[in-house]
Amino acid sequence: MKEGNTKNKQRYTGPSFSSSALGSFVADHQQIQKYNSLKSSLEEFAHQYYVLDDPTVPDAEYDRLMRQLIALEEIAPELKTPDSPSQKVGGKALSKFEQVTHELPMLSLDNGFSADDFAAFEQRVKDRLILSDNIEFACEPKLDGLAVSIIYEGGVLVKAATRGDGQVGENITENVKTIANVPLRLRGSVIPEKLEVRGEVFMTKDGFESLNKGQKEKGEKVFANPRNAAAGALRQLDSKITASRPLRFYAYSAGVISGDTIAQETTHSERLIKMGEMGLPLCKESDVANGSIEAMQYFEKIASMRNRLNYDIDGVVFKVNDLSLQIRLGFVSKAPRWAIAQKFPAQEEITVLKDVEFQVGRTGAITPVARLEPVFVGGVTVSNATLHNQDEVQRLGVKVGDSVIIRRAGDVIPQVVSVVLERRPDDARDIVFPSNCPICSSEVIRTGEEAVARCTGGMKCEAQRKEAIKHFASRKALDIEGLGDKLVEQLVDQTLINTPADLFHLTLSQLVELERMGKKSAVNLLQGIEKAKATTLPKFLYSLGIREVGEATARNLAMHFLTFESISHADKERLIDVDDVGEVVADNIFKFMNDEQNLAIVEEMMKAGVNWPSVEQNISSDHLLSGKIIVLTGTLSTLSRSEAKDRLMSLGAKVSGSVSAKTDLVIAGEKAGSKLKKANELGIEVWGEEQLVEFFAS
Ligand code: JCF
Repeated sequence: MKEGNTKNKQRYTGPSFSSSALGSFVADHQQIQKYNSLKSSLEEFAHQYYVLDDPTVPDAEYDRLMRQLIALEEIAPELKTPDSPSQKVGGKALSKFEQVTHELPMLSLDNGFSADDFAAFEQRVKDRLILSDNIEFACEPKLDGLAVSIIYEGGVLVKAATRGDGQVGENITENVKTIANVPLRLRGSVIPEKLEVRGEVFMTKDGFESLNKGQKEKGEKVFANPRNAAAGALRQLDSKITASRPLRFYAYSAGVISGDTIAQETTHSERLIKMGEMGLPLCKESDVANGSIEAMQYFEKIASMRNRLNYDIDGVVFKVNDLSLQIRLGFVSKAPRWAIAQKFPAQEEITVLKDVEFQVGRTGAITPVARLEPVFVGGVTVSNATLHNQDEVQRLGVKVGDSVIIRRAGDVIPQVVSVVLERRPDDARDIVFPSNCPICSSEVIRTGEEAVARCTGGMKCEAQRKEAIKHFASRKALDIEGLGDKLVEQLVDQTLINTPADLFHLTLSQLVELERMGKKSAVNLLQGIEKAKATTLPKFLYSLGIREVGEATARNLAMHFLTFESISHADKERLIDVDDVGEVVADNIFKFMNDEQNLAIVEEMMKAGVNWPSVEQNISSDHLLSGKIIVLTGTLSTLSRSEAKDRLMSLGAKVSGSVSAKTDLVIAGEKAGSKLKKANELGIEVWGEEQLVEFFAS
């Protein structure tokens, strides 16, 4: 169930409903029953998929039921209730957000930055409670998203608001209703008359990557990080846009609870469990720690998992678990005394921007790179950071000489976050974008809406040539063993090669002349080049480095057109027919394939012996694995995961990353974990590595 999965709601495929001659339709008993059963099935499937992370029906089935529900609501609007699953697709656009005053203020948390800070927090708690025993803490990762309040009355979601200033927020009910894992109706038999659920709305890292990929493809704005993307998605007046964005929600506490069935729980962690039973999504990493030693162990554990989590976090939240102790502790100004947000070590630091250099990328994109006074941040010394493009430089308002705040999150490239204007020196100077390429002096242009400026030199530009050749030789492309980035630079600098095709004419005597190149390495390199000639059409297409044609697009092109010839002759309309290819990419491919220089290079490569098996031969539709959805998990020992993937795909299989009811086969290597478990639970066929290897050999 991906985002925006019900966009085809006009194409109703379910049973048809009669309407009276007057056109007004009143649903009969049977249809009401049908409607209710659709509703509960959809609720159940969404719960299994998004909350339990354990789907039981294929996406297509969910979509089909959703279309039936929407169609029924169109004919018989009186059936539609405020908790209808159809609201997951968004509704009418608003002209503005109304203000909402929170019944109970939404507090912030005190921050702790060191073990000492945490110890001081614990001591304050103990002193105030006149306790010397260990304190039990509820622990959870601190999500880097946006706090929201969601109100359920009689179990139905009636209102949702942003935190705002803690007192007054904005009514974002329509948007929150579209968030995939937010239930529109609570489950279970004991539901408070009114329940205010508080939690964090965020975007998964995966979701963020694919959103940005799509934005780029459409030539639209890309987001700087998942938090910004989540904030942008929540701010949409048109909830249909919000619905198309991969937002998620985790509940972390209750605000107002009222009615006959007031919660009986005595601890925060029990309360969360109850909320989970009502169908609310919770962070799976939450835990309870007895005393500060366990609390600090939890902190270290989460810190070490940080990069592996599919959402950004900036610390850990500890709460005194006992609710009666929370009440005794109370609040100071805007934060509770019973909680602390223990932050990870600074990922932001301040330093000085010494200079800006302009790098030229493979596609000519000119990237301003900040040269910084080296600074230790997030565990490493940083002396360069990207400034992305001219718009970003303008947005930051940064000048050379400025003090800037640098952020390094996880393993991402360091970013310049902001400028400390108070520290701007008198001699700070503007960052001037070159109008000519710093490498080849060709004109630099910015076309249309594009944020990036590009060198127009193409293969005449040495920087672009180098990058193109590096890409051509890289692992996912032709995978030329022994040809690293440094060697490519050397070969281009010595003018031994100008284009990727020239690699195939290198000779032993040329290579041994190179600095730091022995005879053995030279022979190995020539062998590597020879071996790389036998490739596949998808890899070859990818290796050409056409703008925005990544591995997946290259594969789709190959599958669609089958031969290089037909791709090179295709017009834009036909290119757009390919999965994943939109206007922009089609244009890039078309331009590439109609450039004489490019075609000459391709021809030279083929003459030199670059070859691939014909695509038709490989994908016989009657092959055993053709069209099958296969998941690889665990470690394989005789072949790499990507080799296995390539071979399976060449047999027409689809290789997927996650096990669901749609999966046909799971290949489980050493140390296969949760995916294997899930496959067994779902009764999906599982092969070991040996079986796979035997199959390939047969
Ligand atoms: O994950 C969070 N960002 C987060 C924020 C988690 C919590 O348990 C919070 C919070 C803000 C306030 N709890 C409170 C009381």
